[in-house]
Amino acid sequence: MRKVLRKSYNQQKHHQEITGYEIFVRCLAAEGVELIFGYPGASTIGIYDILYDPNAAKTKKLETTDGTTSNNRRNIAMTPTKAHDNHQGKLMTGAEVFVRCLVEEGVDTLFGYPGGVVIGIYDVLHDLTHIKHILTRHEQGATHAAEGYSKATGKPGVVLVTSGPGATNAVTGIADAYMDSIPLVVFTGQVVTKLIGNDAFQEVDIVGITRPITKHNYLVKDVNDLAKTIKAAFYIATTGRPGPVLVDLPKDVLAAKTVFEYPKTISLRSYNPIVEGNSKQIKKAADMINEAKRPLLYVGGGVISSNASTEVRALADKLRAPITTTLHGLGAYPEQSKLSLGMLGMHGTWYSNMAVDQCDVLIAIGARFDDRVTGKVEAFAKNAKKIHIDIDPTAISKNVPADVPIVGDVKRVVKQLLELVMPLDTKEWLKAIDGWKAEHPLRYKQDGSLRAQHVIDKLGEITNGEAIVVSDVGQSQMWTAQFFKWKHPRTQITSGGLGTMGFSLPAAMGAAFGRSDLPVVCISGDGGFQMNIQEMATIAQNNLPLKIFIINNGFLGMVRQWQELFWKKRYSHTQITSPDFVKLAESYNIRGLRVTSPADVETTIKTALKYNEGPILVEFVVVQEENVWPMIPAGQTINEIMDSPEPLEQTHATHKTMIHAKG
Ligand SMILES: Cc1ncc(C[n+]2csc(CCOP(=O)(O)OP(=O)(O)O)c2C)c(N)n1
Ligand SMILES: [Mg+2]
Repeated sequence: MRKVLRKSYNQQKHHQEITGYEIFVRCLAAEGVELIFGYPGASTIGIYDILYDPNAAKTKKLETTDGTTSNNRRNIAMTPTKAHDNHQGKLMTGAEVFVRCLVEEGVDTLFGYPGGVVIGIYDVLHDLTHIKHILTRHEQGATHAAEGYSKATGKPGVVLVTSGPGATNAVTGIADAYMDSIPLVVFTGQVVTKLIGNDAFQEVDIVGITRPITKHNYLVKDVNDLAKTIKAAFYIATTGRPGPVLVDLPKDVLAAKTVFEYPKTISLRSYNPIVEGNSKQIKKAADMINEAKRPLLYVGGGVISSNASTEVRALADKLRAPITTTLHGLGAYPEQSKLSLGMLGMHGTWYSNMAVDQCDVLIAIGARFDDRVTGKVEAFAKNAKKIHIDIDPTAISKNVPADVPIVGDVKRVVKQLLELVMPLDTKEWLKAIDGWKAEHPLRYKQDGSLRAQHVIDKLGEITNGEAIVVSDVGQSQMWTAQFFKWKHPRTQITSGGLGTMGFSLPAAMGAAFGRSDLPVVCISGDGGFQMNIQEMATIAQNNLPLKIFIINNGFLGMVRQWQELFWKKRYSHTQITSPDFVKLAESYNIRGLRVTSPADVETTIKTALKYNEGPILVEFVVVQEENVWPMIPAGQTINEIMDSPEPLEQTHATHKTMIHAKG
């Protein structure tokens, strides 16, 4: 292991003003810490800069503490759910009640991992054909798979794991679902009730741990409460602003007996999501829109989760208003259309960010003004009146004050709004936008080397948007968002709020379990892929026809980009090695291909899309030091936007953009 802290470090720079990063490192040095096991990210990048040792990478025996250096189909036929199997009124164990409740809820797929305290449930599942249980290789994989399944199908994702480490392994997926408003119901096993609080074997206070990252959570103490708690869990997860709900199941509750009664309806005193928008507010919004000269729709993931794409499309088309989406809104409006501006925000298109700056009425629908979208909040859409429609009252005016707030289900509100608004004369406005599109298209350098943007651009072109694409986190995620031609809702799946590396492989797997009508493509960086690599075995065991694309740039590319731009190119712990991905695939009995030249991109993508005998992995070995453009640095404004430094004529501008530019 490498000594990352020099003993002398603490003696330097006495009585000087130093940064928090330096204080952190000095404190560790003072404590005699010599080794840190870690992984960099945007919030710790300054610490990594201090740890940077340019000579270290050249030493052969270097072992970085991030553990990265070693020198280098299916079509599962689901048995139709028998919703009411006439088990009501029967005496059964808690484990049987649990499974019956899932059947009543119409659950057809369950992602999980067994263990001591849930063994009774697994025993009941053994004979059950109503529910397909997918045994993942890690509980994090199970939660991300449930997220992917839910995003692709619109149904809640269901997870079952054991107590202690099983439960804590599920935490990242739960937090991810919370940040991205994905309805999950996560069941965790718990030690017997009389041992709770005793530090029993595999005991952990998962209800305490997950309180801030669940919409709600329960510890069931009495088997007689089990069915109604499960009913409430599904109700809370799927209504209002969706989110994860956790139900903790002690072993003795699962073993105890009760008479099974599944409630038909439920009402919870303190939980009543507002779905109808206030009609006066809707009228006010319509009046504001009808006066607009430069309207802009800003659409987020709420539109997808409330299945409101049809209404939102109708609104944009009726108004002839341009429309930009967040990362999670991609697919809400077809990017093939002239009115589409693609994604906005830090790595959004140049022209969508400019349109935000110049619009006079901003209509935010199912979006939350997140900091990756707004940059400096005070300057965001500073010339515009803002209408904000969202089901979650706490999301409204949280970051940016709304002039007309409307709380309600966006599908219903937009339907009402549609009847009150008139077509607008937006010719001049669209002409200005077309000019920006022509001057600042999304583009990438064409110099004979292989680039990720080219791969994704081609994938979009070949599939014509008819695919479910699940991306990981980092540069590959942003290029996927930018260059794929999004067409349908529920085809873009990614970890937006939490930004969880390792999300894509299990989430794509979950999506493929839920949908077989479209090809499912996983696009991952070389770093993120190695974070949940174990799910290759689940994919292989189920022979899922997944297309796994690895964008291998030999770097934790997004952090490297920040180091290049803002930390003087000091690549502290961001260069990574990988296994031979093709051999790795083959070891799982998965077909593996490698592409190193742009000339082979198209044929290899076609081969992967046609391959239906099972999973296929393609490694794209791309240029190492490439950046995602445009970029508005964190917390800054449109005035600081950085666009691709490549002159237009030496680049390939994307097809979707050029269609827009030509009008
Ligand atoms: C679990 C986790 N750890 C750390 C980060 C911080 N982070 C964001 S992007 C990134 C680099 C991703 O590298 P890679 O998967 O190779 O994708 P690339 O950016 O190279 O396309 C890192 C480390 C994160 N988002 N998630
Ligand atoms: Mg990478």
